[in-house]
Amino acid sequence: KYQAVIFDLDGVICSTDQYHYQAWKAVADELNIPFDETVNHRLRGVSRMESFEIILEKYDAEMSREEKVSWTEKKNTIYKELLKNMRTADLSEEVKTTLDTLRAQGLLLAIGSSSKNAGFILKQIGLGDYFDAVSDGNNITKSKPDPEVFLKAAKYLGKEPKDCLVVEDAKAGVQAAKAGGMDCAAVGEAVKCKLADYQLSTFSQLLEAVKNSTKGACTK
Ligand code: G16
Ligand code: MG
Repeated sequence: KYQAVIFDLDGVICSTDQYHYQAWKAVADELNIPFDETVNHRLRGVSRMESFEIILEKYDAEMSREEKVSWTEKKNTIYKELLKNMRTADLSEEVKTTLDTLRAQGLLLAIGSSSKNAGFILKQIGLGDYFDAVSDGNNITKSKPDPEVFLKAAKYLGKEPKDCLVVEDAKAGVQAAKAGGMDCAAVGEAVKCKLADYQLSTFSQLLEAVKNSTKGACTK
């Protein structure tokens, strides 16, 4: 039986994908770098600087470290402005009810996100004080697929990795969970990742995974 569930934020609890896309697109356009949804897809769960390095694969010239920092700061300024559009309505009923049910069952709930904006996003969607612990891009030195963010979340909760279930939408996140010795439930895109212990087609199927702990695809 699991004692805690650690949730990735972007793509699991809420969707910020469009905002990341718009902000990176503005930067890429200014640098004349081709950027589309396919490239954007590769940025899921990856840190800000690593995301920029992926975008720069199609940039012909050299760029100094200082310039890279400045462009990523610019992206973040645009992104943060867009995040102000997020509302409590951006948290789905299904996600909220599932979280409340897990909590009522006595499980501890945490966030394990690569984002440095996790705190702000949680506040925007009305979950500012909801989680028992938040481990995010501000307290890690290595980003997913390194397990650090999830190991810290487990530590903050006072739980062993083996007693935690991670919920992820990105391959890098599934790899991070497994590398940390945790079970992982995949949603969305990540269900294709064989490494995951559960494949969820809806968020609420998480209740089934937690209850039965029978690994594999969860079906209604
Ligand atoms: C999220 C997103 C990534 C983003 C990263 C860093 O991770 O999925 O696309 O690059 O955070 O975000 P920021 O620039 O806000 O620090 P996660 O782990 O919540 O899916
Ligand atoms: Mg994610």
